[in-house]
Formats: sequence, C-alpha cells, structure tokens
Amino acid sequence: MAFDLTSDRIAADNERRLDFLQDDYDHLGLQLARRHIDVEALTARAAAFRVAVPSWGVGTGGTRFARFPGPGEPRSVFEKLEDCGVVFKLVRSTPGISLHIPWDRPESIPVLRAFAESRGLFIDSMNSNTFQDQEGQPLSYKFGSLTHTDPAVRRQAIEHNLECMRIGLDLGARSHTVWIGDGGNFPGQVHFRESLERYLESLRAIYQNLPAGWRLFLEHKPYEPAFYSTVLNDWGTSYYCARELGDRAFSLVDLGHHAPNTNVEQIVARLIQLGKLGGFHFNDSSFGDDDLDAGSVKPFQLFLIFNELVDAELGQLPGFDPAYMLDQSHNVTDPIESLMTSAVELARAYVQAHLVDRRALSSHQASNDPMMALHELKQAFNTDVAPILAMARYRAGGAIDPLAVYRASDYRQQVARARPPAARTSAGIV
Ligand code: RM4
Ligand code: MN
Ligand code: MN
Repeated sequence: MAFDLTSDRIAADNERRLDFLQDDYDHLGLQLARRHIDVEALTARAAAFRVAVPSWGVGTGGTRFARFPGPGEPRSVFEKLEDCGVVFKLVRSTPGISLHIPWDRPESIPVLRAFAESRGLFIDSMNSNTFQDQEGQPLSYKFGSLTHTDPAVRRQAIEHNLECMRIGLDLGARSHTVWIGDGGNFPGQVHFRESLERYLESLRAIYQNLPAGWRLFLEHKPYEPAFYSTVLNDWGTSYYCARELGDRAFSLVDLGHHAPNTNVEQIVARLIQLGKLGGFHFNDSSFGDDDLDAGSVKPFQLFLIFNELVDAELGQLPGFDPAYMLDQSHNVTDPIESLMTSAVELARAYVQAHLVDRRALSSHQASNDPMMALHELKQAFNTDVAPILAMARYRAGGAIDPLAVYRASDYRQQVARARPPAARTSAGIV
C-alpha cells in the first residue's frame, strides 16, 4: 500500500498541542501531589498498559439484521494488520493482535509474522471458530461443535482448534481462546449434564496439545446463537472446567457475556481469588452481547473492574497475569477510531484505579462506612487523568490527540481508493 500514516504527521500535530498538554499535566501533578500521588509514577503505569486488538475489529461489524460496510474495509489479514498498525502508531498501547481462524488463515505463516513485526506488532492470542460452517467443511456445526452428539463432529472441531494452535505457534502467539456457540434453542433439545461432559472431553483433547508456555482461555456466554441454553453459559461453569483441565486453563471474561445488571466486577474478583482469571474481552453493552465500544455506556463499571484488577496487581497476587484484549463490533463508526478510543478508555480506567487510596478504602471497609468507601472510589473515578494518558502517548511517540491526527491524515479515504470492496469479505462478522 502506498499510503501510510507517518511519524512526521504525528510529530507535527503534537508540536501544536504540547504547550497546553504540559500546562494541564503540571497542574494535575500539583493536584495529585496534594493527595500524595506522584504523577510521574502514574504516567509510567499508563505507558506500561497494553491491550490486544482483535483482527476482526478493524472490519465493519453487523447485526443479524444487516451490515453496512464502511469505505476501505480490509480485505485480507494483511490489510487488517495495516489498520491495526495505525491504531498502534497513534495510541502505542496496542502492539498485540488477536487472530481468528479461519478468517485470518495465512497463506504463509513466516510472511505474515514478518509483516506484523515490521509494524511493531505481534500475534497475541488465537481464536477458533466452530460457530460457523466454512465452505467445503465435511460436517456441519448446526447442532454444535465441541459438544455435538456425533463424535465425528466433535473430532472435526477439535482438529480445527489444534490447527489454530499450530498456526499460532509459528506466529509467536502465547494463548488460545475457545468460544463455542453450542447449546439449545428449545427445552429438552440438549441434555445439560451430558453436553457439559462432552465439552470437557473435547477440551481435554485440546488442552493436551497446548504448546509449551501457552495458556488456554475458556470464554463463557449465556446465550446467542443458542437462545434457550448454552453449554458454557457462565463464569462458574467456566471456572469448573478450567479447574478440571489443569494449571494452564483459565476463564476469560468477555464483558458483554453476562445478563444485564450482573455484577461483573465481583465475578472478576472471584476468579482472581480462585486463581483462574485468564483474561478479558473488553467491550461495553446495555442489553447483552452488544459489542459496543469499551467504556462508552458504563465507564463506572469499567473503572470498578479495573479497581479489582489493580488491587490484585498492587497486592502482587501470585500467578495474577490477565491478558487484556478488545472484542468489539463496530457497526456505525470507523473501526480504527473505535479501537483507538477504546484502548484509551481502558488505560483511563487502569490509571484511575491507581488513584484509589487502598489503605483508606480498607479502613472505611473495616469501620463499616459505606459513604466514605464509595467516596474514595468516586474521587478516583472523577479525576480527569487525560493529561497523564496523553503524556504517556506523546513520550512513546504516539499522538497527543489520536482522533485528530487520524482524521486529518485522510487514511480512510486513501485506503478506500486502494481497497475496492472485495466480493466477499471475512471482516467484521462479530
Ligand atoms: C463471540 C465471542 C467471541 C468472538 C465471537 C466473534 O460472541 O465474543 O470471543 O470471537 O463472538
Ligand atoms: Mn469475546
Ligand atoms: Mn461476544
């Protein structure tokens, strides 16, 4: 591709904004010093924050009613990585990429790996897909995959997962994520206990082949595509399965995969306590698996989740090492803009969670003072840490204002010309 978003462009835009940023940063530093918080230490935390971007997030998503493709959608895994490269260049916190197979199946693994590395990217997690039938696939997943009643279908689904891990191994990935749509649409359709047994049996076959140093993530979800019952429906079942499988199997929390009003932060705390929190698929939702942009609807909940994560991090809980990934469907926005904004929202919640005075909070808890406990959390949540985030980006060579630089660059218009729509695009089916 001829066009790229150059570092010069970022530097020129930063130049215009730096004085104001420095003022805001210095002022915030003074305010935080009054609370005995070192602004530089926070900026270092912000700079260290990482979240992986889903390859499927750079295409326009859709609902089961319609998909409205955007201009310049990536038509191949290479073009997806080009777009991920733009996100990374501007926000600096997103070098890791999650891939979905077969959507991203590479023709040449070394070529793909080199292509990613030349943009400062690496492949983080592999995701299998046994929730769709692919062209030429011998057996259908219409009635399930890893938990299908027919062992031949289960075998095919297991084989697919093994292939994902083989590809991932050569790409340098470190984890494999399994989400299945298996379940029932009618009462009586699926035998609850037997289907879970079959799930475990299939997962054991996958786990046995997990490459050295890898982690296996089990992703639960209560409904959709099965609307009556899903086999891996909640965190408790996920925890049970992860424990049955072994030390390298963990539960993955996709924020959209819970019924409305579920206390997700408490689930996070439970999984941390049980040593089985593997990672996240971040997004936001109002009703279910809406796959909205992280922090767009419920920023306070996102903060409360990070409050649990930072509490565990600062407490240096043994084995605590969750993988942070985005999993969103961008139906009405430019996906690059959504991904950049979401990465920034996550860093915001992460930094804000560091503002909680944990000693004060625990003393409010000990003295049963709910008002002051909430006040402590709200004080952290209400602090505008934007100058810290912007300074961390600036120092890492990113953009003080990623959206402004991106819009001014005309990247989308340029790729729209370079990428006439393909007849079939695999992007954005979320
Ligand atoms: C599912 C789940 C998986 C994602 C698919 C596309 O709802 O969130 O993580 O890979 O969607
Ligand atoms: Mn997910
Ligand atoms: Mn989902």
